[in-house]
Amino acid sequence: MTVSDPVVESVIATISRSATEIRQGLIGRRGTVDEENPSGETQVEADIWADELLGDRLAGIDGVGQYASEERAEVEDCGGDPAMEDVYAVAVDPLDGSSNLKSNNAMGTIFGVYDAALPARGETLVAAGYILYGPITTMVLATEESVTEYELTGGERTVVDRDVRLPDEPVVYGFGGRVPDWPDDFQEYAREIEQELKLRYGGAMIGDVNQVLTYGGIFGYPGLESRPEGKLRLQFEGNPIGYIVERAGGRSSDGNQSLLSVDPDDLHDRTPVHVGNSELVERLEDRVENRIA
Ligand code: P6P
Repeated sequence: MTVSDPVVESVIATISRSATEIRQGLIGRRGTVDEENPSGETQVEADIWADELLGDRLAGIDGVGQYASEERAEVEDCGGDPAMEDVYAVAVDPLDGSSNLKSNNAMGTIFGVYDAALPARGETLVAAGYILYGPITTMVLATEESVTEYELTGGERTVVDRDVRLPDEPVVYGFGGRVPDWPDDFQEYAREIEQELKLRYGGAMIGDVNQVLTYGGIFGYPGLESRPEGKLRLQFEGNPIGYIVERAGGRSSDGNQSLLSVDPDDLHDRTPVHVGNSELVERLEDRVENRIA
């Protein structure tokens, strides 16, 4: 099943066809390098390699006016203004959760196709998705029309669910960071949730969000005492995942409002991220003070 807009379809096809190659290329690239990404995090060899592979391919698509990555300080101008008709900006987290390579656990590639120059509000997304490198390689893709799950093999994508919806009854939860670093009001909220749901936290957002989309529940990385803005990046993680979960019938929040409504100041802005069943997200917004408003 393809997407109607030819530029957006070309972006999605490029990323999904690269997934098998990326998965294979993780082998032998598990070591860290003496470099940091723009967020000050140590990079893994595979981070840099996957970013170069995807950046070269995506920047070469007619209609992609900008490419930006969690691994690059600046937006790359690809020769078009995303404010113009049929020109888009593509933001990518090439290997989300690459620290899981060391322990050989799930990780993913996240992408957002924005109809605006970066940094942009999530409301300007026209498509967003992720590749999950789990026991099998899958892609979840959200557009204005639907949320679809595909299995990816050898460059081809096969629909396995053409209407991904968050289950009504929540089952799982996962919260990032360390409990002592959570504000007291978030600790109280988390204690309530842990009485109601089953803990599923794997340390890579994509694996954890896929659990929430599959079973229902909530994934969050709250603002911390040490860092009120939290850890996750708005352009590359919060917006795409917020778009996907909202299109699947759930809610997203920075603790105060939908992630898609947050006005970015900088390309690498961090934000608290909460996504999942609406009642759980609404309860969080009622119980937890937003310290970044
Ligand atoms: P922590 C991976 O580094 C990541 O950006 C997300 O994929 C993940 O949800 C989070 O950080 C994990 O952070 O502090 O729990 O290791």
